[in-house]
Amino acid sequence: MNKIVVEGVATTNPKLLAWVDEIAQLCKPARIHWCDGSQAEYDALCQKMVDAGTLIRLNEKKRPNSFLCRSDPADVARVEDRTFICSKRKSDAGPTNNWVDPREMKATLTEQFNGSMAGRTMYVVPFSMGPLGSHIAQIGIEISDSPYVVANMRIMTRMGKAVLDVLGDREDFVPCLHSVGKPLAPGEKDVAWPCNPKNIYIAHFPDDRAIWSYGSGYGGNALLGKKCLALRIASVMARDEGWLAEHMLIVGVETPEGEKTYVAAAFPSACGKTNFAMMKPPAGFEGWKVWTVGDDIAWIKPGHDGNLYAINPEAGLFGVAPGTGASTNANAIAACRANSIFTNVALTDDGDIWWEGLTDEKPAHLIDWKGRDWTPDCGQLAAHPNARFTAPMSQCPSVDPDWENPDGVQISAFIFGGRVSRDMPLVFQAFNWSHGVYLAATMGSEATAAATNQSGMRRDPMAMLPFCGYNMADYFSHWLSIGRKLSNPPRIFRVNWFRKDANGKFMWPGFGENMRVLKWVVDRARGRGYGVESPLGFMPRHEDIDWTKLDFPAEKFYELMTVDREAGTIEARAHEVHFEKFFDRLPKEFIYERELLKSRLWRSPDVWALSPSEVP
Ligand code: TSX
Ligand code: MN
Repeated sequence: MNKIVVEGVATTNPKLLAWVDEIAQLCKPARIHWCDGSQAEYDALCQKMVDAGTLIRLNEKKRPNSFLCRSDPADVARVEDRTFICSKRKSDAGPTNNWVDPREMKATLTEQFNGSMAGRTMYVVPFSMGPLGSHIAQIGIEISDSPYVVANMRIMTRMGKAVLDVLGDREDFVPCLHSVGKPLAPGEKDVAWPCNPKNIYIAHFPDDRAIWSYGSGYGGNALLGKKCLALRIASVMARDEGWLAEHMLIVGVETPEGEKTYVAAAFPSACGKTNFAMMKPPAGFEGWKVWTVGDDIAWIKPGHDGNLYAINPEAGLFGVAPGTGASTNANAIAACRANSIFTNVALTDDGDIWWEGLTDEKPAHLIDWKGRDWTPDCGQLAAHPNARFTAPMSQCPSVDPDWENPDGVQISAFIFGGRVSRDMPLVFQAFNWSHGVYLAATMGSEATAAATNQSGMRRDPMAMLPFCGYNMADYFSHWLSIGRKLSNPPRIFRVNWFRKDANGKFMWPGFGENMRVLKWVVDRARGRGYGVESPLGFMPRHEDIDWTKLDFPAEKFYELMTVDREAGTIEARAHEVHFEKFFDRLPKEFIYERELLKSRLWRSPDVWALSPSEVP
């Protein structure tokens, strides 16, 4: 082993040194590089990837210090069927996770990792999820043989030597082992995107709080601080320690008078979560501001004052590029104007990037995400649908002044929303905490052609289905017990921007107009505003929403808010099916919440609708 070249060790932490040594013995890299996180290191690493053909440097005038990367076409997304929660007991992973016995998984993976870094550099990447030194933050150490991972981790986390200084000799770091699984034989020429897509394992060991990822270099499979640590492992820590690790954006809503209210929101994929996190208030809301704390993950802790405080554990955006444009999300477009990495987008003739939805007009010629010539009439997508931009959060124009506050921001409301074309109203407020947890646990989006169950919904409780590191029924119970510990729990809301009319047209304009809904949410969370008791929850009347500079008549609004008794009852029945797989672990509250929902529906008219004359 003394043949391995080692650069940049900046710690005396015995546990860390021993672990790095153990992994080096196993993976047998040619070199070990301890990352210091400096700009010089980043620049040198990117240049090395340019020389190797992994990165393309973009036009320095149009997109300073930015790069395009094209992955292997077989390695383009998270792989949920190769993601494992290896708890000691299968029942602790629960019915929604893939489980393998941890001893078996470690034996399998030890064989895979044996020699897996041959001919490559093994990078040691110290990172902090959350502001350095925050009492809510956690330190991870990722060992990876992918320089692409290192560069992305430097944008997505606080990375480098400063993290080792904060860690000192403490043992409570999360070891994150990653290899692309493509060892190089002596003299073998490397490929631009090494990976082993037929042999992917994303394995989590919640009992020893460790992550082993093999075979993929893409996104959440490889940037282990994000989904693996900040959600799957952190959710287990949060269960044990009495806090919440959630798949949520965090925004601060500021009134023209300067009153600021923070809201956290969970949406399943394809609901425009990043757009909501960076929303521009519409005409009529001059002086209002939506500030961005985070767009993907929230770590939320009860404070000594009985309130909840949240941080964004990430330092960057890893956003889906297609569909992001100046009209849908100008803040995201500004955030990736420089110092960014673009993965699987198209390249323009002048050395910039393009993807579907960036501009209304398609360029006449591009190089597509597979490196082929592209023209508007070629019948192919220029960018992969899961193409990404990696950009520093600090470059987002709407970034909240308190986004790096180590104590977090106080959360006043939770919003949960799915994508539902029928029967689900625009917005309503839960009657109380346990009703709100029920609304969150039954959330879902309409299934796309791929996966349909009986009710046509893909249930995604709290948008955590692929990210909860333990039994989801225990997670529901944990949410219920958190509420009992709070003196003034955040109010909980359900929203749906995607209801359609009989002609299949969206009934709600969405995007910036969602500000009107957000204003009512903030009013209610602060104990102001009015809510009518409906079968589903408290609902705003037309006059409870601020319609300044938007023509949205009461009849249209009440159509958007109707509750159909039969559809609602079928939905409640579907909840029962959805929950069946949890058996005895399901909190008893949920059985009563469902029966209460049914009772409210049964005692209501066939079509429950607000109308101006009926409202108190
Ligand atoms: O992100 C979206 N949001 C949230 C924004 C803060 N999208 C984009 C799709 C998700 C990936 C939306 N799409 C939203 C929305 O609120 N609403 C819709 C549906 C919709 C699409 C087009 C129109 C209206 C609604 N166009 C016109 O009304 C002209
Ligand atoms: Mn996400």
